[in-house]
Amino acid sequence: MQEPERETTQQVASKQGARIVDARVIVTCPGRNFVTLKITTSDGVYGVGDGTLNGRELAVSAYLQEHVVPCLIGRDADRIEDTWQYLYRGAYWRRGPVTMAAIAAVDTALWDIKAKGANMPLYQLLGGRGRDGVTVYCHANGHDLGELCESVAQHVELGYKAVRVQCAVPGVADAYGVSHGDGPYEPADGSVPREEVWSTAKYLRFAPKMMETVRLRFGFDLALLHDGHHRMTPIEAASLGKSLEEFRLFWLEDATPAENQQAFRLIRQHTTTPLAVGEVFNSIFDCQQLISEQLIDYIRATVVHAGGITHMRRIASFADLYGVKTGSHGPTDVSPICMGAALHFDLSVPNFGIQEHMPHCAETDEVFPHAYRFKDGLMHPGESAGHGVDIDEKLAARFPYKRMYLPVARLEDGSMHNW
Ligand code: GCO
Ligand code: MG
Repeated sequence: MQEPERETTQQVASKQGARIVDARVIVTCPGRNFVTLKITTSDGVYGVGDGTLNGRELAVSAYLQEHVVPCLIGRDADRIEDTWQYLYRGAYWRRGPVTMAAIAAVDTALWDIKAKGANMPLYQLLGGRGRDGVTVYCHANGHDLGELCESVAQHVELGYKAVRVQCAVPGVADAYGVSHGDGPYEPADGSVPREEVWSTAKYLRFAPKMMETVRLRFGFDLALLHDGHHRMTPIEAASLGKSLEEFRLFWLEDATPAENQQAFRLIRQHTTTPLAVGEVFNSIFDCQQLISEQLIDYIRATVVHAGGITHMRRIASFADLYGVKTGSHGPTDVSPICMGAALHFDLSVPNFGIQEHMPHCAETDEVFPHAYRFKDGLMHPGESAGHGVDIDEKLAARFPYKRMYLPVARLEDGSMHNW
């Protein structure tokens, strides 16, 4: 007897739920650049996903347009896991920030569509609320300690229960996390990369004084965080962690670059200051050793840079086995779409730790109308069906892409360093 001919994926898809009939990439710059993927199904439902990669936006846009969109048309919009695997395995060239941001954009849009189809907020599909709201931390910074304390006070006044503190370092031309003018701090700020000059030795002398000043003024009830932004060697990071122990940080972030995951062993041996890392990670393999050896306390991966909701759930489940909590990256360079999706993830995931929240400017908020809200130190994703964030395409078209770069850093002798 003759075997019946195998159906192609496309044929199977046509017998099932809604098919993807359109997928479009929208690049807009309402204050800063964002890459959005909008997917529409044969039922007329659409979903949106964030694919923004700060300073490399058009690489993701081209990847999506040329290499992903043609494969999406005709696929069953319900098969999120299958589409994820298709794009990940199917690329052959696995991982990497561009690929994973593109996959994240598709994945987030498909979860949005599925939740809209179910007429539920996304967190319900992910298992429902694990908590009342999402604790977020904000950024306080200053050109000196007085200004920093002012900034902390303003954020406490707004209701934040957790604050990241960054300050200009005496004798250092440019510290990370401090604005260059009067406006709010925005990382990508140059039409070519601005060159900053950095001294780790001066920073290490100053950082304990900074934390002491803030603790003396605000006491120990406020959660304090600090970002080392990849600038220390492991032994420098170990010594900073040790010197900050008495100030009981919520975490010390990106103490040293983590391409070499073993580097964190050395830091861990010397200090009980909690460690967070992973905002530049894009896959579970980037944190496999860090998590399984319990070298960190918080994993900073986020929806847009780590393969979407699907892959973030996998990372979180793995981290949960080892007592590592989530602490997703949430600067202005993730779009409100990523922020919305992240909040649904945060609300549902058992080992949630904290979520970063750096508010967007008014133009960005207008281009991306959203259901999420901040109240009394917590964020709430809202009850709209889907992830609750949309894009106003007409308005978006009024803000064309502008090439913008993150700065680069040099040491005082002119050597290139990590920014
Ligand atoms: C953070 C980050 C950011 C990055 C930025 C780079 O902890 O929020 O370190 O501010 O510098 O995301 O694009
Ligand atoms: Mg950081």
